[in-house]
Amino acid sequence: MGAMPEEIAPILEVIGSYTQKEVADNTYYEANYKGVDLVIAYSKIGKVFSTLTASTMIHYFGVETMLFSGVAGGINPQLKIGDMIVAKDLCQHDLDITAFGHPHGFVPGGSQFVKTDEALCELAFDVAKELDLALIEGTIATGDQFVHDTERKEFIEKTFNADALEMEGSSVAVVCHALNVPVFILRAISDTADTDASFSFEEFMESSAKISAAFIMKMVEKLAR
Ligand code: 4EH
Repeated sequence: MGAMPEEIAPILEVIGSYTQKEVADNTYYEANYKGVDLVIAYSKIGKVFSTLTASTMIHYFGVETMLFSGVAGGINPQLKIGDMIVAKDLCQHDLDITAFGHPHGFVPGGSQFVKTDEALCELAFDVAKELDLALIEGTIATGDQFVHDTERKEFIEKTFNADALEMEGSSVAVVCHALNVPVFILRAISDTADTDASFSFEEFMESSAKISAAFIMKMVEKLAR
């Protein structure tokens, strides 16, 4: 799964042939790749659309493993443009009922952080080692905002100790956690979420999306065996 067309285009290109199905106002691509049944879609941007797509993939298509591929804004200074981060856990940085004494990102019945699947993270580090690629594991913060100012970025860094930020991962992880589907969220950095983020994003989103997608396909190959 991705959020933008550019995030799944490299995957569709590798797969080559697939069938298309329209469900819940979105297009889903089905294919068999090296013996694995795949369902591929981009959700459109943000938590609401990504929730809908993740739910549809699981409930309508019967997806048993969720792999998300895309780009992110970097917070951790170790993360440079094109570097990859695997989410160990995720939070919603724009969910705020602090007025009632709750921590940022928390609502009753939920949790401030949602974890991803440990076995899939381990598989990612196996793949990274085999290909001699650098991979960082960390916390990803999600919100319905393209972050492009230092103040907001610092708030997210301080409040959640987040390493990267984006607009879909946490909602996908919440859906998968609730429905007992193992989830893996991979992002390659396209910008650093500060004042020049929109320019950096436009320049690097496509190349970073390709880096993430290529890695996800290596994981699919590994899952196939
Ligand atoms: O799906 C959205 C895209 C930006 S919005 C979240 N994605 C990219 C990750 C991301 C991100 N999210 C929040 C990369 N950098 C980010 C940042 N803040 N700084 C978009 C982009 N282009 C056209 C339309 N919308």
